[in-house]
Amino acid sequence: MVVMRNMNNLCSLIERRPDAVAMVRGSDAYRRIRGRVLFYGVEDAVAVRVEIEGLPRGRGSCQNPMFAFHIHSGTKCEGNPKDEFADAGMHYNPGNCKHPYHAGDMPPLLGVNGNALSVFLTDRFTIREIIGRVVIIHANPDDFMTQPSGNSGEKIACGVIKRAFR
Ligand SMILES: [Cu+2]
Ligand SMILES: [Zn+2]
Repeated sequence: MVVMRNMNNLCSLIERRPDAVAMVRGSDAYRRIRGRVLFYGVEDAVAVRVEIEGLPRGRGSCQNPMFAFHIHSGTKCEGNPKDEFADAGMHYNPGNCKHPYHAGDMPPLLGVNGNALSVFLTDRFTIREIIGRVVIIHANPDDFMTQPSGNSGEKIACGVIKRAFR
């Protein structure tokens, strides 16, 4: 891991304006989903801050929802009647790695009464590389094993990553 002089200030760094933003919206079947994913360049890494609401809720104590979360290599949140976000394409994978070592593989989101909040650090990609690509939230957890995409199920929400000018 890179040495991060500002690690102690990570929480304050993600309070500044982000370098890139994806506004996320749900598919027709998941219209209530909305939120944003904020990307901050932090020395040799990227801090990611995810704020989503309107996610499907679990039905019991052993069904607390978890949603696979990736950057896909496509550039549009469009698709077809069978897969509304089919144009998102495959996981962003410039290094030709296996899942879950794709550059676009990120920690899944935990659903809490339809909300999800996540903050994490990654050095799998740079801000520049992901501009114009898309973030995808899936209906199922990521099993971190099945190829090529972790058996993550339906794409329920999508957002195009855009540069945020500071
Ligand atoms: Cu995905
Ligand atoms: Zn992957």
